[in-house]
Amino acid sequence: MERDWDTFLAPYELAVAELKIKLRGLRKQYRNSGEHVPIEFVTGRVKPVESILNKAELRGIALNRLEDEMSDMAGMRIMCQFVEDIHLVVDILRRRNDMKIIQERDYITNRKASGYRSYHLVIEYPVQMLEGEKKLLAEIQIRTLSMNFWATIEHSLNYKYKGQIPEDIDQRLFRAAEAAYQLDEEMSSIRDEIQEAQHLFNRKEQKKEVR
Ligand code: 0O2
Repeated sequence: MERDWDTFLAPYELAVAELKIKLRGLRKQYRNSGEHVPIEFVTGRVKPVESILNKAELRGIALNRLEDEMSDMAGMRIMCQFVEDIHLVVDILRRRNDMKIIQERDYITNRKASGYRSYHLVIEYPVQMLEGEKKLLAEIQIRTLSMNFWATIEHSLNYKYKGQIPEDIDQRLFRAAEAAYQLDEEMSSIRDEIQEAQHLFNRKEQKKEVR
């Protein structure tokens, strides 16, 4: 029987919408507190049906096992300025009681062979449906702006070359990943200076808003 994808993905749509509000709310609370804001921006998406089917085939996941075995049908991304912010955000999420972290993958310490870096959490998240509560899996990827820049470009190249990026481009990409990592390290080394400047700048902007 043909699967009704809209019905199947409805709880995932709801989870992504709720998580966007909650994680953006977290950023807003930091902004209002005057403390350093560890979150730059948040995005979220439900995996398109075509990508679900491709990944299922690639990983040998039976379609009746998707809910348990494909943890990123609901996917969130949190972008941070500094690597230190990533760890702060993970700590904040660990303490929340509206989600349960069931897996952590640290691709920052252990970068992937492609050069990919990011911190992944798989969470169990409850949504309220007409039939009652449904607990589903969602993935939260937390990365710096430079990790995101690299991953977005590599993702498009992978799409263009259908996963077979030519060797010379692949090598350049790998070097670019290392350069992105060095950029993060340099920024971290002058983090106090940057944060102080941003604090002064934000205060100036807030004064303008009041006037
Ligand atoms: P999309 O298009 O981003 O939605 P496994 O590898 O079997 O342990 P899985 O589910 O692949 O399990 O988990 P993993 O590798 O922790 O995370 C998968 C997601 O991380 C990917 O989703 C990407 O979003 C991102 N990712 C992982 N590796 C890379 C990489 O080398 N480059 C880029 N650009 N992103 C990566 P999908 O399913 O690929 O799709």
